[in-house]
Amino acid sequence: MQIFILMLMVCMTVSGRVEAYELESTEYPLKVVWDSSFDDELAVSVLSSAETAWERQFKQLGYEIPWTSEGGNLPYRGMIFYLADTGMGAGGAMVEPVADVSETEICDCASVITIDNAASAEDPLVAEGVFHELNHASQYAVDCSEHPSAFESFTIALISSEFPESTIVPWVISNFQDFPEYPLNYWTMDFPCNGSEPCFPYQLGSALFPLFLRDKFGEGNASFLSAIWKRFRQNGEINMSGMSPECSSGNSPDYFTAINEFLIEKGTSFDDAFREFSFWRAITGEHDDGHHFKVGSLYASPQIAQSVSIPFGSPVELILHEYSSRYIELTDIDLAYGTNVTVKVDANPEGLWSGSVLLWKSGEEVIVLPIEFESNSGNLEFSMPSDVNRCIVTVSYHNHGSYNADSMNYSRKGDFTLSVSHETSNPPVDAGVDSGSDADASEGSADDSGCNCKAGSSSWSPSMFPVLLSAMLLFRKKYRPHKE
Ligand SMILES: [Ca+2]
Ligand SMILES: [Ca+2]
Repeated sequence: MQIFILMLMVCMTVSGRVEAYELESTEYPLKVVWDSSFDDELAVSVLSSAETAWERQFKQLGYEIPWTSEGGNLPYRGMIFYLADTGMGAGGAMVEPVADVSETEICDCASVITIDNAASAEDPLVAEGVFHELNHASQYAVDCSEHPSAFESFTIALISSEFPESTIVPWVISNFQDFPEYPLNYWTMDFPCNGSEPCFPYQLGSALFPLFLRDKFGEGNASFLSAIWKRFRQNGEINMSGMSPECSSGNSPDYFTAINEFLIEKGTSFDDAFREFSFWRAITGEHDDGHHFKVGSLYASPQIAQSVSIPFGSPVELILHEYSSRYIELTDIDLAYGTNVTVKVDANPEGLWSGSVLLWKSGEEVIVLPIEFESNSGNLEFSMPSDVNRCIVTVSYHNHGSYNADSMNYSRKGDFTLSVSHETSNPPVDAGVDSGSDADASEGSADDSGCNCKAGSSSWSPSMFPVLLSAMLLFRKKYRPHKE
């Protein structure tokens, strides 16, 4: 870590009372402001972390340099960090948009960052919090009005590679993977987590999607994330008078649309990518094969909705939201070795659906067999290899015909019936579904029969919470997601 020469300035009032301390970087336009000598060491730590983050994000990875502003003055490129009581405790950090940047034609905004002064200078969450919030400030310098899930998911995707020891990353991805039947862009303020439905970490854990994009289309490089974010921008002016920034021209493109435009240039599309993402996210944790996510073994596996045993006599009925997936594990598959297996999906409503059958063999890349859909009816026939040791069926509901991610309308759901059969002349008498149904997505994934999720993965860890609060204050009142 490069430590630059720091300059300490003490501002005095006429009466001689200390009003504020300021510490400025001589290398970058960074400043820390605080009001108690008790926080001197923390200020040095914050500035040092900020210099390191600046070097990495803006000089090496190509992120947009943020704007900041002080006392209503014109925004300038840089950042001001305040040390104060955020109400979150040690590790707490937040970024606040403070002004439109009128000299540019895009909907960008200036911001300031507050680091909770309850932290000690040595707390590793200080460096992570500074890096995290500075990335949000950079995002604001491109699009101050993007979907809230985009901010958090793209920042956590960056944090995952920059802070490989972070305890926050596996925790939030675990919550995302616990609820695959919820929309990719689902946003909730619920906290603490109750384990039966998504909670605040969910949208941070949806970082798994930008991580998929990074690894599939960006050769695993973090600079890919900054390049993608720049495509989210639109022209207009930011109105700061409401509870959160709004762009005069609306948020168009929203991040789903901008990612789709990028993928079309790559010869694919958002929906093709989502279909692939849906099976990538199952090839994780202990089931990682080393051929999909760059570090897939570090990510929790998705909740298994139901386990079904040979000969798959009873159909499975499940419900899920738009842009979500269900995972069904087929067990006792050795009974189907060498036979033809038929997978059928009858789904409602008509719309865009996709699915896959995944076959694991020891030490080999997972075999992915697409379930071909015609409207809402899917079908696949295949011969079960004799050395398969794990079989997962994925079914994804994309949308009912169209989707506006920015509307945050989570009310629409789909349902499907999955039937699996195979050729056999002597079906076992005790065959059939071996676990209870989890047929209502609105009730969450309470059925953990056959679940390969991490036990207790949704439990609240107090030490993780504060730094996660980064953007929630900004979006608390603007967004009122529809949900049933
Ligand atoms: Ca502007
Ligand atoms: Ca946008």
